[in-house]
Parts: sequence; structure tokens; C-alpha cells
Amino acid sequence: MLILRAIGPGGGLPSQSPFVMKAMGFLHVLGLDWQVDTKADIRKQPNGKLPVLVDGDKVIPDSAAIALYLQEKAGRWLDAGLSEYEKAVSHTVIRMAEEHLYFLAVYNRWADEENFATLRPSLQKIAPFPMSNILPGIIRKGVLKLVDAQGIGRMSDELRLARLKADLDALDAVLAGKEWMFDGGPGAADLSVAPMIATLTKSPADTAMHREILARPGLVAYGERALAELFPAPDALPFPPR
Ligand SMILES: N[C@@H](CCC(=O)N[C@@H](CS)C(=O)NCC(=O)O)C(=O)O
Repeated sequence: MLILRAIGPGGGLPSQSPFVMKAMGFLHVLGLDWQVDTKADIRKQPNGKLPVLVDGDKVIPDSAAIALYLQEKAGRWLDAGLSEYEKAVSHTVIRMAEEHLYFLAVYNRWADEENFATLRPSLQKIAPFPMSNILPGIIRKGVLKLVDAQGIGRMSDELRLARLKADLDALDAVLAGKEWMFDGGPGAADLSVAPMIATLTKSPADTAMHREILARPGLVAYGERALAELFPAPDALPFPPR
């Protein structure tokens, strides 16, 4: 049985982490038998991050490595039908989504007070009282430190928004009104990009970043389509029987 160590669902998403969502998407689309483990301590994982896949005695960190492993295991490569050019565009889009757009989405979710207030209850559950009261603030500080070191956290609001607009316009152009990024069905690019889009769309507060995504109905519909077809529903996650 495959076990995915994961950050749990919330806000209409199967995971609060887009990288965990991506791994869940591969498991779901490939039709593999798996269970989710949301109790694993992030700090004890090989890279100090989630997701991590466990298959018997094999422990595989990182969503990209997990994606390769799962496709190998299933004997099915989602991008097999793409041309060399499409594969290159797919790779480029994935890198942009995961190494740039991700940090914009994280900033939107954690820096904004109203958005952070909605994260607080699930973060409080991680530790018992009185630690539960201070832990959300500590985690928030750590997350914003990462976004700061990456650079996006140090930018002006105007620059951050301009960078978000440029990413969203580029994704909208690659999508070009199609159902998925490339003809022939959903592929690896969709499993990386859609979680970022859905995370932005479903962020609760009315921020300037949120309004930017809502101004692109094609991308919003793409995120919704992906949630319905490529990822497990948040209330149907394969938790182990108690
Ligand atoms: N490159 C990794 C990134 C995973 C990642 O950044 N996970 C975040 C959650 S979205 C995490 O575990 N962060 C904890 C930390 O950085 O302390 C992947 O693709 O799996």
C-alpha cells in the first residue's frame, strides 16, 4: 500500500499544500491504491518538507520525484504523447508555477491578516494548549522568512502584483481556452499548475492578488475543472480505517 505523508485538506482543497495536491493528483489520475497520512511530523521528513511517499521500505521525498516514481510504478507516462517542444513548454511552465507563482500564492495566504486568520484554527490543532496559542504565529514567521529569503517577500505590493499578472497571463496564453494545457488530456503541467491556481482562487480574503485571479474566468474554470477531475475530493481522501 502506498502512503502519502501529507498536509491535510482545508478551504475546499484536498490539501493546503499545492505540492501535496500535485502528488495526490498523480495517485488519483493513475488510479493507484493509496492512503493519506496527515499526522507525520514535517520536521522529521528527509527534506523537512511534505509530501513524502512511502512504498514499503522506500521513502520518497519531493513531489517531482514522487511523480516519476508513480508513473514508473503504474507503467503510464502522462506526457508520453507530447512533442519535444510541448515537453519543453511543460517543463518551463512547471518550474514557473512551482518556483515563482507558488511563492506569490504563499505570500497571499500567509501575509494577509484575514487569510492568515482562517489558517490559524488548523495550525492550533498541531499542539496542545498553551503551545497551541503561540504555534500559529511561530509557523507564520517561518513561512514568511522563506518568502522573504526567496525575494518575493521583500518586494513592493505593486511589483508582486505585476509579477502575478505576468504569470497568470502566461498560463492563460498557454491554456488558450483548451481544457488542459496540452491536447490529449491532462498532463504533468496540469497537476502542477492547477493546485497553484486553485489555491489562489480559493483563498478566502478579498486581496488584490485574489481579484487578479478572479479577473481571469478561464483560469478559474480550469482550476475548478482540475479539482473535479484530477484530484480527490477533500471529503473523500483515503484515510486509513480507524
Ligand atoms: N520541492 C518540494 C516542495 C515541497 C514544499 O515546499 N512543501 C511545503 C508545503 S507547501 C513544506 O513542507 N514546507 C515546510 C517547510 O518548508 O518547513 C516538492 O515539490 O515536494
